[in-house]
Amino acid sequence: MLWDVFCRVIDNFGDIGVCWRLSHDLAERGHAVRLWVDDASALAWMAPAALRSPSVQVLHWDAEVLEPGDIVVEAFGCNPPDAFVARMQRPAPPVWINLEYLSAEQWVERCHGLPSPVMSGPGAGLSKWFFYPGFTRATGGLLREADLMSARQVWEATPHQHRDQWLATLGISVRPPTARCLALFCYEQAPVGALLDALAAGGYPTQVLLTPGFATQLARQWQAAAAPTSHLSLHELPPLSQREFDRLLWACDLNFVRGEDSAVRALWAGQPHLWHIYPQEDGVHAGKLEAFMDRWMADWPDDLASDVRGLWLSWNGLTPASARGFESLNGLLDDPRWAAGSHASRQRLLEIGDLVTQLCGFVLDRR
Ligand code: TRH
Repeated sequence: MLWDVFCRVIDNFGDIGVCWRLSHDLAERGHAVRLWVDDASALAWMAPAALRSPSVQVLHWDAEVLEPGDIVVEAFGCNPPDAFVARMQRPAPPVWINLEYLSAEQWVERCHGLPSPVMSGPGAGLSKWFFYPGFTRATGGLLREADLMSARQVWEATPHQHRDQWLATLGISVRPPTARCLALFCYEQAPVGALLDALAAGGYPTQVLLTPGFATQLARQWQAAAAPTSHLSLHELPPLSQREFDRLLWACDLNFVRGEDSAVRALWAGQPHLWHIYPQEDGVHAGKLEAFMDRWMADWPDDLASDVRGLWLSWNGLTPASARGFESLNGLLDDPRWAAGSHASRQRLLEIGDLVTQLCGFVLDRR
């Protein structure tokens, strides 16, 4: 089928990150996709031409209006251009999907899959279907391309060998071989200084791999003021493609991710991780974070869940500054139950149909 996916880049990289992943997954399954985006610049590094499927056509948002395809997906309620919507008014209109933001909150299950009649504007009379990603069978599931876990399992069979080979492509070697690697991708509010202080004080050989932007900037600020320590080294990374970003998460013992798409990739990586949720002015992100922690850590031993929750709340600035120590991190990283819990929680999610499989079925039932 022919899909028209509309993406408006608000800020950061998640909008285009999710839409590219969706488009590419559809193309890998034999569909034709037109990805309409107002600012495709991030694709230059996120999805280099060599990794792009010929079945995904990237078009500028304002390009000439074409006959709409079989399915129109507007990501995160971005409202496609009026001229395009007007063309959707035809005897057999395309199935119109609003792909919503990811949340672990209960209400998602009640809203997923519901139709919403369009009452005004060029789409008046058409119906829009709300499709919610999520963590349960009563939602649309999570993006997970068909070959992801087989590639992950190959890596997991000899993790240090794969880690060393991959890091070497970035000019990074792990010294000593027992050193811990951490991946850092965060927003500007992240208490990176407190984290690095704790790692420096912990005394365990640690290498922190810094993604471009806030992580690199905040770590440089810390480094400018901190006493040099031989066991803590910082490595600034170039922007990686989505494929290589996955391998960063596979290579590291602890992953700091943010937003929506990298947060999901950390779940599939299965390593211990901390999530910096996209901060929202009215503080609603706190409820979203709690809802996810409830699900992700549901079956973990109480003391482990409590300690990891404490770290997550500190990382998101949701506990009093005085209590925002990361000293517990060093001990937790010695605790094999964190990795075991992450693997078990991942296994539970793997039992839920992936988002594109569910979306294709949903659409076929409504054509
Ligand atoms: O960049 P983000 O903060 O995007 C956010 C979230 O999507 C949030 O839900 C949304 O409301 C806001 O944008 C507008 O985080 P996210 O979602 O992880 O997107 C980052 C993308 O960038 C993801 O696809 C991974 C990719 N990436 C790379 O491919 N290579 C890299 O080197 C890095 C650092 C990221």
